[in-house]
Amino acid sequence: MFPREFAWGAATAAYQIEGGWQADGKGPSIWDTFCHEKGRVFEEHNGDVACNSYELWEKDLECIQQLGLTHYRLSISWARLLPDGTTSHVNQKGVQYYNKVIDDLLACNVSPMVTLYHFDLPQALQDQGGWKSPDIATLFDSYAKFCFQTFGDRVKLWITINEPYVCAKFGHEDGIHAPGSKEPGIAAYLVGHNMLRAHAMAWHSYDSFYRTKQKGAVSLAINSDWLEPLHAGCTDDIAATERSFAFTLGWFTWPVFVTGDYPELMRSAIDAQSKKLGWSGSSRLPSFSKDELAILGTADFFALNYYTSRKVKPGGGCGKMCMESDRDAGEVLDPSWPICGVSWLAVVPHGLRKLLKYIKDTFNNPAVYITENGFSQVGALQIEDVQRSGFYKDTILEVAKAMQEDGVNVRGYFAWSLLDNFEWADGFSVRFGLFQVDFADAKRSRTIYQSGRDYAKIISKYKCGQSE
Ligand code: GBH
Repeated sequence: MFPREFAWGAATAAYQIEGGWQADGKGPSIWDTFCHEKGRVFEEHNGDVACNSYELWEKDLECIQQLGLTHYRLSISWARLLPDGTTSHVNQKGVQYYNKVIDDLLACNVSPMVTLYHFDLPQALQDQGGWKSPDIATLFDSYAKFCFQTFGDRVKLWITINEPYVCAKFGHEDGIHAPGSKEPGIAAYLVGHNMLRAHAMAWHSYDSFYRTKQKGAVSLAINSDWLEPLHAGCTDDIAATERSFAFTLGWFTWPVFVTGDYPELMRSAIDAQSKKLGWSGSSRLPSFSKDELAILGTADFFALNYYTSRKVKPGGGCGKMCMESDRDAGEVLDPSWPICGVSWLAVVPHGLRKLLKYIKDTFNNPAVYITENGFSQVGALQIEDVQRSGFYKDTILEVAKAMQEDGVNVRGYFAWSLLDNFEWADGFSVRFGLFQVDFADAKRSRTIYQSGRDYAKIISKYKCGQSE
């Protein structure tokens, strides 16, 4: 059912697992700052130690081997490598750490997929305006070039930015992620814009200076739910679904994969709302300047983070200026979809198949990596996590159907996550791991869940390109 070269992976992110927040010359990131402020994160949890992967990397490697993964997706902590965010000072201990991780993986026949940015901006750059400042694109590009130069001889799959949607909206509209700013209807569009510019610059750098020699591939990871109209035949619901897609998936994919610019539907909705509210400034959704490097075509594959699905109808605005009002689309759950751990995660494996087909049709049949997909547990933790096992089995079956029946070019699947870890605003209360981590134990001992065992079985069954 799966080709021999299919990537079977699991994913993590630096801030969620590493700890060592001040170790060996690492600079602070916006998540260090955010967590150390009162009232930001569930029970004031923070990632100071997390899974302590900075010290316990070899334990993670054992987990990776126990699962039989062919690929491991990790992220680099920008501030561990470049404490003030710039290449004027390189932290050699940070370089050593990631060199060891990459070398150990390759020695075990596991290919790394490396994300450059998974929510953790160096605080020093936040102090200069962060993602709202246009200068961030050049700074990101320098950091990216440093990583390509240093690790690109061995890393062949790169993700520049993970989920620009979440960074922009959660970090700058809702303020529930770092840096915690709330400027509804304005800042998120600017941040998203600078993230796209940063991504495109880094892709062009790779293309011009590294691709010929290193022969790797670069993309950005897009999070998207599968969306469908609340009532299948209802015109208003269909239009709301299209708007909702435009404001989430479309926001970051139209520029890169389709037109080089934002979805027309998104711009017209924002401009209409601005007019209605008597906004006198320029368009809240910036434009790409002609002098800049092209945004279109700056992805070598499609990287998708899929978790859940929604039904859509019009409405759901905030009554004033905000993204929700611009989008004018409310998202609801179908009562037949089970909710597992967290309230947002309705279990809809078949939504992934539909989304994959939509991606094939909309973006001209790109190579797709599912760079995240997972299921959380809350509260009392059972090693026998049968529900999660079922979730992975069902989801992987849907991926197989997408490939075989719909002809989607899926190249790999990464479970989120290798380990229970720091789940952002939910702290350690929400657990996505294939391995349980005992956060009360100084050794942060890792124990495989039943779902981990079952995922390992699936991998070993398909790894050799055999079908049953
Ligand atoms: C991923 O984002 C992240 O890349 C990863 O770091 C994280 O650990 C993982 O998800 C699990 O959450 O406003 O409370 O209804 C997934 C995309 C989009 C998931 C927004 C949560 C709504 C949360 N996210 N979504 S809520």
